[in-house]
Amino acid sequence: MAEIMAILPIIEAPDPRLKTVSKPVDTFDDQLKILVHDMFETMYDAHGIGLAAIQVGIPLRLLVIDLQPEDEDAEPEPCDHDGHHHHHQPTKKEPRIFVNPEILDPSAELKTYQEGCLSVPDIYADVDRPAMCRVRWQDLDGNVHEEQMDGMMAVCIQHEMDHLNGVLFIDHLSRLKRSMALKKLEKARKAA
Ligand code: GNR
Ligand code: NI
Repeated sequence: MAEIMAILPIIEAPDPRLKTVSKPVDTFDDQLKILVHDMFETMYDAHGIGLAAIQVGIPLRLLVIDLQPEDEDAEPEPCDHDGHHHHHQPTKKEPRIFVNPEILDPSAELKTYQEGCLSVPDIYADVDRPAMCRVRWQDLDGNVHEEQMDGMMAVCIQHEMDHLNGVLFIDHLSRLKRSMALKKLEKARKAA
């Protein structure tokens, strides 16, 4: 069977669809697998590290993450910064799929990270979130998993979980900073 790729259009703020509270996935069928495949194609094409289904207009509690988004087919870049000629290993893909994810016992300790979002292009701002959390989710067969997340994974999954609840990272900013971000976005759109 030929592999059919679909890069889907990514919805951008202030599109009201991004405020949707997405519905649980209750059917673990081939259509779900195709959607997940298309979400990965879309995320890699956009050079993102995560993508929630609502960002491509599908209001389901489903998200994908790959913290190593470099193309594994990419040619290793030669470099000779220390006089020797060697090659960087191309980064391996680490695709992860989270169906109906839930966040359990977020840490009291917070961590600040400068976030961006494919639905809020070219805007970056510091957001405070719990540094660690447990996540429970289902895979494409409906099996339940649970894992403790920290570091970039904790940042990313909480950012993506927000999308499932209709929340963008700019909603964590002060009203002034949020309106500045939205104005900048509007201006960039007019210029394009
Ligand atoms: O690609 C993305 N990078 C990113 C950087 C810091 C914090 C969160 C993210 S997620 C973002 C992709 C995206 O918009 N997912 O919803
Ligand atoms: Ni996002």
